[in-house]
Formats: sequence, structure tokens, C-alpha cells
Amino acid sequence: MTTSVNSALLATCVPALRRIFAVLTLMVCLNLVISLSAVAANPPSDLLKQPATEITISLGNSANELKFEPNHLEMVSGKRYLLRLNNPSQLKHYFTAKDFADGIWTQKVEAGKVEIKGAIHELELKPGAEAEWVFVPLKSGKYGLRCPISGHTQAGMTGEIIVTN
Ligand SMILES: [Cu+2]
Repeated sequence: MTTSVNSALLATCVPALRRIFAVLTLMVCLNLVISLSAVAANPPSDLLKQPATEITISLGNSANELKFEPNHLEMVSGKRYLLRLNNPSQLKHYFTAKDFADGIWTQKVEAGKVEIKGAIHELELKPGAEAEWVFVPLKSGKYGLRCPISGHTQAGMTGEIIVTN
């Protein structure tokens, strides 16, 4: 008797609980999406007044060695950075860190007299080129960096970017 009452109770409660759980999960997800897109569209204005921490990275060097110098970058999420990229070599190189780029908010990229606003995923620097990338990392993690030009990654033109909270 008790067992059948219990199972009848379970039969009515379990679907209801599942629905409540699904709705709660959805609400949490929506909240996350809304807060992330709020950051992406509209960073807090005090963040833009925050002085940027400067980091310089060279793509290759004057001896045409296939490497990033330095090949290890460390950042803190929520801080503003100015990444100065330069290519002192006679070869063209890429700065490719797609997962890293997915987790940052880009304020701008400046190269020559051009300033580009909005999301950037990859930069190509021709010999002698320089670019400045201003952004705020939003997601902690360990990200790979590489130059995807044929042979360059294999020769060791790789690096890592660590973002901590
Ligand atoms: Cu390269």
C-alpha cells in the first residue's frame, strides 16, 4: 500500500521537478548570456579609464628565427591590456590565438593610421609591421598561441597565454 502511494506520488512529482529544474537551468543560462553580452557591448566606463598594462611581443626576430619573443604571456581577467606586436624579421607572421580571442573584449586594434574597433581573432604582420591591440580578457584559462604559416608552428613558433582571475 505504502509503496503504491509513494510511486503514485513520485509519478506526479518527478515530471514537475524536472520541469522546475529545466526552467531554473534556462534562467541561469539566460542570465549568463545577458551578463556576458552586456560586458561585450558595454564595458563599464571605469574599465576604459583604467591605465592599460603594456606587453610587447615580437613575431620572429632579426635573425629570422621562428619564435615568439616572449612565448609566454600572463594576464589577469578584467584588467585592460595594450599588447604591442612587432615583426622585426624579414618574413610575414601571424598572431593566432583563437580561443584566447574568443574570451576577450577588444576595444581596438591600431596599425599605422588605421584603428579597428570590434572583435579581432587573428593578426597578420608583414615584415617590419607594428600593431597595438587594446583589450580586456574576460575568461581565465590557458590558451595556445601560434603562427599558422606553413612550417612555422612546426619549427616552434608557438606560445601560451595564461589568464588568471
Ligand atoms: Cu610565422
